[in-house]
Amino acid sequence: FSETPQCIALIGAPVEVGTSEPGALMGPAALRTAGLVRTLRDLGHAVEDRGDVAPEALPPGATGLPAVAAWAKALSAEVEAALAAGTVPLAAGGDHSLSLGSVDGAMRHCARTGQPLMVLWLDAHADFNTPETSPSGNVHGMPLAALCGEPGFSGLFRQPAPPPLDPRRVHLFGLRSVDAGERALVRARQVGVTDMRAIDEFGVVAPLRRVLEQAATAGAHLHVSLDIDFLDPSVAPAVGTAVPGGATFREAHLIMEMLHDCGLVRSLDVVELNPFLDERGRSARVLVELVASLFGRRILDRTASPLETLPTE
Ligand code: 6HN
Ligand code: MN
Ligand code: MN
Ligand code: MN
Repeated sequence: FSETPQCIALIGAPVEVGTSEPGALMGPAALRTAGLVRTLRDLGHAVEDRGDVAPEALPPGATGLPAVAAWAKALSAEVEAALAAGTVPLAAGGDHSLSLGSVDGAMRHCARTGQPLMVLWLDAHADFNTPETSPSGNVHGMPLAALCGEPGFSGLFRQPAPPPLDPRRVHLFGLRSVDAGERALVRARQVGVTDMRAIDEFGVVAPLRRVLEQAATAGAHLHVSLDIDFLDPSVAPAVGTAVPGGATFREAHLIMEMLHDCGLVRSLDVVELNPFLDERGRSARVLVELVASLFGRRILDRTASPLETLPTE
């Protein structure tokens, strides 16, 4: 994003049919309560809160893929419309299966504009299971496999479906928990990966710069999907699938600042916040802080891009 004000469309997606841990449906409400809209407006942006999406025909008690499909179709239409209107859609979840809808909406927009789509997936998990490889059967562990055209997901997307997402244009960042079946798929499909080992060795800056340079060179629409479990559970405890050894607040914050400065982010998901597991709203507030940094909040104005300058000795 540039320094100029953005039009942001907040789209609540209280989805929890993709997980077995109840509570994520309260995520959009918690993010609003933590001041998401006010914070973005204070930065000078125009924020339109479009309320929560509702799936059109969700049979009562529907679970698994059919239920996820209904949510995905509704959210996809909202995101596509927001992009067509020139706004930045911010999908607030809800479990990570909602990205089936938000990324599908971005894919449709990009298919129309001819812009390539790149996806930065900030997550402890790869979310690249198929119904066949999934150890849990939970759809929130599968959205990337479905978006990248793996088999086993028929009926999930609006028809006609756009061509699948190119897995080489997906980058997993913060990875530290991968199931055996998805491990093989991530490698075979050449998904981009910066795992926690790489972050321990190189920090977040060098690996992220590479991703952003790839996006800039391609002239890409960058979609960012922020799963709260990217953060260490000590920073953001409101998570159903906690994995130790995640990003610190400062690492996540720096990533958000770099994403702002690169000016390529066109759509965003904030997912997997489970307020039922939170400690006095702490995790929701951390997410609002991070979103604020992605939309341009900074400590002081900088005279040069941090991508170009290094501190001198
Ligand atoms: N998420 N890999 C595990 C599974 O059940 O497939 C966990 C997935 C977690 C998904 O955090 O978005
Ligand atoms: Mn556009
Ligand atoms: Mn996830
Ligand atoms: Mn995750």
